[in-house]
Amino acid sequence: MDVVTFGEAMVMFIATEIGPLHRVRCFHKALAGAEVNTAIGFARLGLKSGWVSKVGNDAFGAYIIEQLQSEGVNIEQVAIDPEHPTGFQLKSKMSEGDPEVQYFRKGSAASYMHIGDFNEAYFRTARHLHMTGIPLAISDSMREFAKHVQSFMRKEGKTISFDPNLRPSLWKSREEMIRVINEVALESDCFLPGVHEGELLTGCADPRDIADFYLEKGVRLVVVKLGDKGAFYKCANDEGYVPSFSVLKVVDTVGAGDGFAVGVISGLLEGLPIREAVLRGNAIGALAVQSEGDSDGYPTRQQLEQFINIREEGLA
Ligand code: KDG
Repeated sequence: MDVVTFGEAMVMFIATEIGPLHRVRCFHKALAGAEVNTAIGFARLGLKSGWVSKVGNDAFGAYIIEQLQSEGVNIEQVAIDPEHPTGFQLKSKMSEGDPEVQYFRKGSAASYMHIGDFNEAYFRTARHLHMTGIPLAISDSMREFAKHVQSFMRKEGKTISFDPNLRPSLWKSREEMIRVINEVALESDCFLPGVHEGELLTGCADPRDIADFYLEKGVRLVVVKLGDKGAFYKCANDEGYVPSFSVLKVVDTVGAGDGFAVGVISGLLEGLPIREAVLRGNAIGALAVQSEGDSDGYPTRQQLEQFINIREEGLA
C-alpha cells in the first residue's frame, strides 16, 4: 500500500436549496469524512490507499462501504459494529462563504475504535501514514488508537503527514485541542495547517513564523494553506510561496484541504520537488472547490495532468 489512513466516515446530507439548515426541505446524500476523502483522492490518482475504521450495521454503513469499494480504496480493516450507528451530518448550501455544518455523530461506531482494533501487520504494509486531527477529538479511545498508530509507524520508519483539520466543536476545550494537536504535529514529518489553524496553534500570524515554530522542534516540512492565495512551504533547505490556480466559481470549499493533502503527499511519494508537490496540492484544491460533495472534484491522474498543463500553458 502507498498510503494508509484511519478515521470516521459519515453520510452527509447536502441541502439542495440555499438557506439556513433548519429551513431546508430537501437534501441529497453524499459521503463525508476527512480521511476517507484523502483515501479516495489517492485512489483516483492510481495510488494504493487503505482506510481503517468502524461503521454501524445500518444503511449508512453499507453506503460508505459501497462507495469506497467502487473507488478502489482498501477496506479490509473496516469493521462493522453491531451495537453503534454510523454517524451523519447535514450541510447547508451557500451562495458564498463556508457552509453551515451540523453533526449527528456522538456515540457513533467509529468513536468506539480503540487500541484493540489495531492490526500491526496491516499498517506495516503501508509506505506512508496520513492522519488528521479529527480522530483525536472524537473520543478518548479513538485518540489513544491514533497515537498508538502514529508511534508504531514512526518506529517502523514510515513517513507521516498530519493535517490538523481543527473542529473546535468536537473538542472539550480550546486549550486541550491546541495541546494535543501540537503534540501529534511534532511527531509528524509533514504538517499541513491552514493559516488560521496555524495562528491558533502557534500564536503566529505569518506563514513563515508558523512553519518555523514546528521546524525548530523537529518537523521536516511544513506547508501552510493560504486559501485562494495558494500555499507557503518551508523545510531545512527550501521555502517559498506557490500561487493558487484560478477558479471560475467556488461551489463548496469543504474537502479542498483534504484534496490539497492528496496532491502534496502523492507528489512527495512520487519524488517530485517540494514546490511541484505543493503546486499539485493547489491544483487538486482548486478542482475540489468547484463541486458540491467533498471528493466529487478530485481528479484522476489524467484530469490532474490536463488541468495543470492547460493552466501552465496559459490556455485558461
Ligand atoms: O475535511 C472535510 C471534512 O470536514 C468533512 O468531510 C467532515 O470529516 C468531517 C468532519 O469531521 O468534519
